[in-house]
Amino acid sequence: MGWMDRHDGRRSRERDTNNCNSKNQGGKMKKATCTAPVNIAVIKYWGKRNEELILPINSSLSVTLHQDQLKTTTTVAASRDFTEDRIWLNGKEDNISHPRLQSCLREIRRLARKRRSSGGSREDSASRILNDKVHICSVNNFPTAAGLASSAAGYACLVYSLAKLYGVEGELSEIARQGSGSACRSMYGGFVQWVMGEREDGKDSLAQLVEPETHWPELRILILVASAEKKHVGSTAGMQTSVETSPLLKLRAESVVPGRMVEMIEAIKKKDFEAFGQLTMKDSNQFHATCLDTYPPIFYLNQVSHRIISLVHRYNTYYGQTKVAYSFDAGPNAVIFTLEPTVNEFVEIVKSSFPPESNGDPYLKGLPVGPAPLSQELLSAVETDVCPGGVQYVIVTQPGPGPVESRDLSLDLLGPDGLPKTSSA
Ligand code: 2P0
Repeated sequence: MGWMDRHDGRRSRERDTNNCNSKNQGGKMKKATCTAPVNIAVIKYWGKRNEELILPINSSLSVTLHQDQLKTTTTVAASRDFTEDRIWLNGKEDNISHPRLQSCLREIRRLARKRRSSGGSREDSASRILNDKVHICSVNNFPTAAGLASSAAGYACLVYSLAKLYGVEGELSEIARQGSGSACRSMYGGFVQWVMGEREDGKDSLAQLVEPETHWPELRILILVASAEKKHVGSTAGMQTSVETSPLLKLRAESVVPGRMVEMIEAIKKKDFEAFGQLTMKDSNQFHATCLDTYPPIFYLNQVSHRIISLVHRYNTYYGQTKVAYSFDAGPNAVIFTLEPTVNEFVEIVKSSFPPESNGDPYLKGLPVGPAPLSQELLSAVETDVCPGGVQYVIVTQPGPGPVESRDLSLDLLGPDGLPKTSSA
């Protein structure tokens, strides 16, 4: 499945596989390979005031996750020998005419032309390729349909890679936003706000760095994968129905989020986990309340999600402070925020509440987790019914950097013929 959430009109992959002839091997092809991160919102974006430009009804704020655990890799290539723009997502050719993809391509090419004209008659390799067709190949190292914000990493990576290809710099978050709203926040590392803006043309609806990933080194993020199945209602359609039918969403956007943005930025700057965690949970809960207030209602949380919410509150109550916080997006997976000293014990609690079913896959992925003895007192304070297999696996990660260009040739996804290296494409 691709991050464009659309698979109609896919071209036959047998067609013109030879359209990139050997001339490409003579060095006429220009390429760029980049990686980009996933982000998790702690103040949620839900609802647009302009569908086409993707302008939100409220500002939002997210934490960028480390690319060592979760990332999209994209190679873009331009060559005068390519006969049309083409895209491959996770090993399969997809539809290049998707309107959001076309918006990103058009806007990057517009910036590149602007740069060329403002640079006088200077001809460089980036401007020479402006009229060439492009081939785009993109892969995620995590399951696309598991609700792990694949469209954010996907579009951020596409826009960043195209910008490198064309030698374009400047305000790229405005372009990534037009691919997918949450993608604009993946253009920076660390803690990022998407300022909603006021203008009708969206020029002031941009992502801004709040603090870099180095700001809060103890912060850890655990992703509890409750279901790897594709979600039932996609975010784009879901939020549209919410805007049309939920009075709570209107109240939230106008009266709740502005104050929360200020409080959240302050909590992050002060590294105040108590305030950060409480706001994160309250905002996730309010987002899901607006889903329930949507008509017909949208349910993203399942039984496992509800059990995780109870577990977190029992754990925090036991300690008399907010040691862990949950957040849920448009799916049942839990994202847990905590600080490094709490990771081992909380993972042990999760394991004892949702014991792994032995299907051979590792239960823990990502940063190393050590053993932690659990006292009987703690166990009886937090445990509800044991739910085997309720959590399939846990990814342990931390805040990380924004998109980067890769110099590692082994990451290049397109071969010398301009086609995906993997045979499945
Ligand atoms: C967020 N989500 O702030 C919220 C929280 C899901 C729940 O951004 O239509 O895929 O492409 O702009 O960005 C998911 O929405 O929607 C999302 P589009 P997107 O992370």
